[in-house]
Amino acid sequence: MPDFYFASMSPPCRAAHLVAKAVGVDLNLKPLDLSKGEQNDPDFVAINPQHCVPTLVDGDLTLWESRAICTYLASQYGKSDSFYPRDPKTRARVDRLLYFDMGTLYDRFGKYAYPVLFGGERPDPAKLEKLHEALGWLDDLLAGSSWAVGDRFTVADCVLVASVSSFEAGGIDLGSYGRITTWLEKCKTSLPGYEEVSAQGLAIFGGFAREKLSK
Ligand SMILES: N[C@@H](CCC(=O)N[C@@H](CS)C(=O)NCC(=O)O)C(=O)O
Repeated sequence: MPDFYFASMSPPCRAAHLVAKAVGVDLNLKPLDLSKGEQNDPDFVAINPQHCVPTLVDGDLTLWESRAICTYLASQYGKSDSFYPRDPKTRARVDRLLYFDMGTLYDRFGKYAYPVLFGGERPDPAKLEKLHEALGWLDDLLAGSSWAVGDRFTVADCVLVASVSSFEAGGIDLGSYGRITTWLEKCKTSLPGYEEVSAQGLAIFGGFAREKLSK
């Protein structure tokens, strides 16, 4: 059973955990408390010198970067190729969303929220606007299919919902994105293990982020 080092509050950890639930692979859960700096313990740094979560250890493979973990779990343990489709064009559409999430959507959220949450700055409306621009693109990308790519859920849904649910928990107004809100509700009710994986971390994140970001 793969070891999975994680923190429930972390969106990339929830994304990888959701993929594990979707493909039905059991993980040996190893929670780290980032607020106590447990990621810097020498034993963990020996496993992942970059000291970040999620980190997966599966036999002789030690892997970090959540989206790589997601596609690995889907490829290695998926009973069909539906979670990470082999068809090159369908896979390209899934990959586009994984890169979009990392390089644009979550990146813009991080640039907006992290200086406020961890640096004591006031929320910057220009950075919020950039996040809303990315949300508008996601809303457009969701046109014409019931899941992020096509009519079955893929690793892209697990990755995107980990981000978007964190935005929601942090009080970002999603009300003007009809497709995103419909898709988000579907993820919440249909993705295997969604509540188990997400509820605690989102509650903790929302508890401290919502108020700070609303000022
Ligand atoms: N791009 C990475 C980001 C990983 C990351 O920054 N994780 C944070 C938690 S969300 C972390 O481990 N922070 C503690 C540290 O870097 O020391 C991924 O998607 O896995």
